[in-house]
Amino acid sequence: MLTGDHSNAENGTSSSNGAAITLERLAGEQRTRKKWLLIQPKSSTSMMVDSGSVSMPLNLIMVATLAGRFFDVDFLDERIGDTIPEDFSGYDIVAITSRSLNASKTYRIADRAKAQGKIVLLGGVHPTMLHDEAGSHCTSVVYGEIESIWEELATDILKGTMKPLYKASELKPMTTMAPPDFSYALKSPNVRKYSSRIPILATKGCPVGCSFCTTPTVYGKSFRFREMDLVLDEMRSHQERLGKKAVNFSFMDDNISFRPAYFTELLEGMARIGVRWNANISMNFLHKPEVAEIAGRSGCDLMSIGFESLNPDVLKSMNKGSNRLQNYETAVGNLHKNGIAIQGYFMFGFDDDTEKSFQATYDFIMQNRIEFPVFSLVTPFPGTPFFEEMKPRIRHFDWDKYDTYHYMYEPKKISGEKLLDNFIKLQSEVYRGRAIMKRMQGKPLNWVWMANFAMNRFTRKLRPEIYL
Ligand code: B12
Ligand code: SF4
Repeated sequence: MLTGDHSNAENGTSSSNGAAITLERLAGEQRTRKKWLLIQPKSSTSMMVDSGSVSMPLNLIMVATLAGRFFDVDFLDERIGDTIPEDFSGYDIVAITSRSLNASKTYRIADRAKAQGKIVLLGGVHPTMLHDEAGSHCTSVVYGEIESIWEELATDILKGTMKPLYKASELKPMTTMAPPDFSYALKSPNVRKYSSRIPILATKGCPVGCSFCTTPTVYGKSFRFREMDLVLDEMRSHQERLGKKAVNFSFMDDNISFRPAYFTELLEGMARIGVRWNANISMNFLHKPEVAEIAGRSGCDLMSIGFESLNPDVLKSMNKGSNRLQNYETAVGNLHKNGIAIQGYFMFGFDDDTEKSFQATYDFIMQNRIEFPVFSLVTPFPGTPFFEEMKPRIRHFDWDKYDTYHYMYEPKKISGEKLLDNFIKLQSEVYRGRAIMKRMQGKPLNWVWMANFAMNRFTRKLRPEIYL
């Protein structure tokens, strides 16, 4: 049986045991429990990103799971319609999670809470990558995962000695991490607006290190994984809660298939307990028919694959070794043979993109009947090497536009105008009624059909201005 990554476990364990004992003692000495308000803000982007059903926020659920042991916790998710109060007087700590696309909204809420004298904590990928900027809106920024710095943070909150930045000196093994307590998200009156797919995490990090990705900075280049029984136990607890076997899970992992042996053993485990699942997956070894076969047998109904581009020059410039054009069709064919639908991600706006990139993508999608194609514009995210490289060419630094649907810089081989015209044309053609029928005929009548119809309506409204 493969077990979780125990690197640094021994050193980490003895020092964190001492910290945990101090924390328990301090918490026991508190006369009243301090009260936290956790907030997931809705972004102000005009695109479809935060609309429809959204996934339960595993990041804040993890924060709530830890905080709930020593503090009272309220949990608000603005994306499902929870209202963020103007007045924070009922709380001691206001803690907000942020990506770039909701950073402006996050800062407005944080400024208000700070003006009211609250301890304000900011965490998530954007505050991590830009901790100086985020630090000016809060009491403390939590860099990266809360699990690895929790004892120090909670101890300082109890003592009232906050530091501006909490950054763990080393990342804890995943095996030591508490299982997420979903009750915080499930008790919202708006819970029905959450997707029925339950977020779950088996691994963290990715050693590949692509220059446009935030993961190498946030999680380092290590690859950690949880003991497989812990993952399966978490799945079983949801099966019991919901009273059925066929519960849908959505893996939040960056690169779940990075260690093939772990991945295939996990698939066999899931096949035994009868769940359904989907995940982001890299192309690494999908061209091997046996992987798709176990995936289908283990309940996978959808795989999200970053094809990124059909232009070989673009793929070369991205340095994404896992994407080999010659494997694309085989990978798709293997998945389809096993009843697995494909959500395919395609990006445009690279310096090597030309009008031909669009035609090649259209042909690939139609010929291979990709069920749910998703198109985005290349976005250099703050804090990444790609952002630093492109900074002089970036058109705006308005974080609301960092949703991968805005035109960020002029590529070298195609004008901005042509890029956007082709981008819209491709989406409209792929989601035209007849094209949907061609791609989807004979496929199970499920939410993927609904997503196609929603995209058909959405793509009719597309105009170049909305991307500016
Ligand atoms: C799974 C995933 C998705 C899923 C589910 C997202 C969800 N439910 O939230 C889907 C497919 C829906 C998705 C959509 C998008 N995603 Co996404 N996604 C991810 C991915 C791979 C994992 C996120 C995750 O859930 N991890 C597991 C949780 C437990 O870890 P965590 O988020 O890091 O949270 C920990 C810490 O950050 C910290 N923490 C977080 N918040 C807080 C708050 C406080 C107060 C504290 C103390 C600590 C703390 O503790 C947490 C627990 O350990 C990340 C890459 C990554 N590794 O971050 C990209 C990532 C977050 N996505 C990204 C993007 C761009 C998007 C989209 C815009 C893409 C698109 N055009 O549709 C949308 C935006 C959706 C939205 N409204 O936010 C970018 C964001 C870059 C940025 N700077 O903002 C990332 C970083 C990938 C990248 N390109 O580098 N995404
Ligand atoms: S392979 Fe994926 S997760 Fe890993 S660094 Fe590259 S983009 Fe990020």
